[in-house]
Amino acid sequence: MMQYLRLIPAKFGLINKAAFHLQIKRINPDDTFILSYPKSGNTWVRFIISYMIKGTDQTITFDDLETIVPEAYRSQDFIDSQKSNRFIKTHDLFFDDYPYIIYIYRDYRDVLVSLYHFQMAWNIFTGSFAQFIRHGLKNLHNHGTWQDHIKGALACKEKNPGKILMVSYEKLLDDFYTEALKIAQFCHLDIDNIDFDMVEQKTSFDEIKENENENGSRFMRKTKQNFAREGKAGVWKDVFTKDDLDYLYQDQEIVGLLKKLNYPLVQEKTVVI
Ligand code: PPS
Repeated sequence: MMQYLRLIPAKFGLINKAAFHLQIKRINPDDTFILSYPKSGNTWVRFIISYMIKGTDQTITFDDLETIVPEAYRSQDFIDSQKSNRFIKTHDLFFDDYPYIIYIYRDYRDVLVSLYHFQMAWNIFTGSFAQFIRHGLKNLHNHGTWQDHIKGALACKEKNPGKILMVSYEKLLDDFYTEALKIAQFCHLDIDNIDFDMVEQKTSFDEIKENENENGSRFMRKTKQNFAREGKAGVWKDVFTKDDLDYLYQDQEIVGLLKKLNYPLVQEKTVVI
């Protein structure tokens, strides 16, 4: 209802465009958006930021994330009640009026594998992986395409490098400290008071999975499966057939963006664990 009443003012630019789309009251100048295409590692980064802010003495659960790095659409009231230094998660496309952005990206082929399992678990899609990459992506209406997402991030980086930090899922797996330090600095957190080794430990895939098994998650309550599913890079090489890859690579924009982000196109098996 509230959103309906905001339609006309939003149309005439009287309400901030991003705030209208995310269904929150306003965007603050010190907001940081944790932004990514789905299944790119957003939850992992939310855990990292949460442990950096709250410390590692306690265990932060999946449910706790909603009061530390809440998700737009799900936690509007909480977001609206926060006065400053908000962190907000979203999978929506870019808006110019996001003040600061941590943009997480992941090899699109691994994203597709993860997304396939996610949609199967929710019963949003049923069928084979081959069918999914050809027909299953229509369900992601809010988020646009991976290509649009990445192009938005790259354009923002070029136009306004100070307001965006690009975080690669694979680099985070490979060199946690370097990437986590960049996140902390970008968020103006007191790095002298962060125990990066402990943050790494608390947010490791195994620990997050154990945390989920003990404390649950919305995903687990609904699907009886773990949200923390596999947590690896390069699994696409075992999933895509040659036909699947040929199909994906018909889209030259996807090929160009994979190359630009330094993801090799060939199917050599080099899984990073
Ligand atoms: S969502 O639902 O769109 O917000 O998903 P998102 O959090 O962006 O991405 C989910 C994938 O991230 C994996 N994940 C992790 N990988 C490595 N380390 C840690 N700690 C971690 N936590 C979550 C999660 O398992 C999903 O990837 P897949 O490939 O499905 O395992």
